[in-house]
Amino acid sequence: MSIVKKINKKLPLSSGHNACAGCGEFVAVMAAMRGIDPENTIIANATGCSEVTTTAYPNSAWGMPWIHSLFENSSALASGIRAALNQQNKKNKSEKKIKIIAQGGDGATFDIGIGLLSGAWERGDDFLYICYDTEAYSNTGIQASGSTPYGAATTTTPSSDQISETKSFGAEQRKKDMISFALSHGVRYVAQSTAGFPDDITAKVKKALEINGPSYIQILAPCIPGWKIKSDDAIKMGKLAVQTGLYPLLEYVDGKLSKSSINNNFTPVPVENYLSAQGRFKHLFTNPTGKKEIDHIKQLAEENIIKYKMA
Ligand SMILES: Cc1ncc(C[n+]2csc(CCOP(=O)(O)OP(=O)(O)O)c2C)c(N)n1
Ligand code: SF4
Ligand SMILES: [Mg+2]
Repeated sequence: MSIVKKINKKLPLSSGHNACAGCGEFVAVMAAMRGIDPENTIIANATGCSEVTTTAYPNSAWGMPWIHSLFENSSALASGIRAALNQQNKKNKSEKKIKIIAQGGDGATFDIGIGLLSGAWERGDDFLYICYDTEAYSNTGIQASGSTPYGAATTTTPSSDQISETKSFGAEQRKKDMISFALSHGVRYVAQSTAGFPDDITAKVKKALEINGPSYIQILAPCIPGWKIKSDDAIKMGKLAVQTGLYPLLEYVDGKLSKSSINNNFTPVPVENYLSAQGRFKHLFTNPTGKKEIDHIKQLAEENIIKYKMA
């Protein structure tokens, strides 16, 4: 019996994975896993960094029931597991409640898996969906997703600094509002957090798993090569995203906003502090039209502060 096998028995996810050093997605994954009981939980995991880096065949860093789904169908897989467990309970005249989590990145959630997720929410299927939001398709080389924020340079929305023939300033679309999308389905527990606040993540996962019915948690997960940040800056970026108003800590229970941001004395930090620390926004500070784009991003932060009653 190897040491790795012994460690795996105790931890939902052990350290034997090959994510990049300092990865913000893994800060978020580890914090989420501290909120579960690995003996009584099943995870369906869409492909993406959280899956690819943990399960290099024939090894697995997961020490709990964990199933790899396709890119698009982790929510359908979770629905099927719930249906099978309900049937088993009926047969055995049991009321045993096993918790189910479907999880994946923003590409899996905002884009390719959105239809199946919508179907599961429509049916009221009882599982927690966690989105680790790196704001790009990180695992395949940082392509833009529906979650990529306005102005961010990615390999499919390059800035004019990266490709001189283009006049592009990065992503031109506004980030898709998945929180509103979840609320529009009547999802009973909807929350947002960031890798800057690991205890907040753990508390929200625990709370979501107590809900009967669908729940959704979206966690901003700074990606080192994707955001072009230093490998020890993921937590700092997660905190700044909240402190600027760009990515507030949110919690909705039965459609009602119960908590937002860090506390009631919220004083926003300048958006420039967040943008200038990331290579994906670097062009906004050198490009002649950059000031206009930064002003637009500031406007988005202000809209959040009003919408979520943070100040
Ligand atoms: C149908 C399909 N299309 C494309 C891929 C290739 N693919 C694997 S992971 C990935 C990117 C995942 O991005 P995201 O969901 O944001 O997760 P991240 O890697 O950023 O954590 C892509 C495009 C695939 N596996 N299946
Ligand atoms: S590419 Fe980004 S999300 Fe993927 S393991 Fe590296 S830091 Fe984490
Ligand atoms: Mg991603």
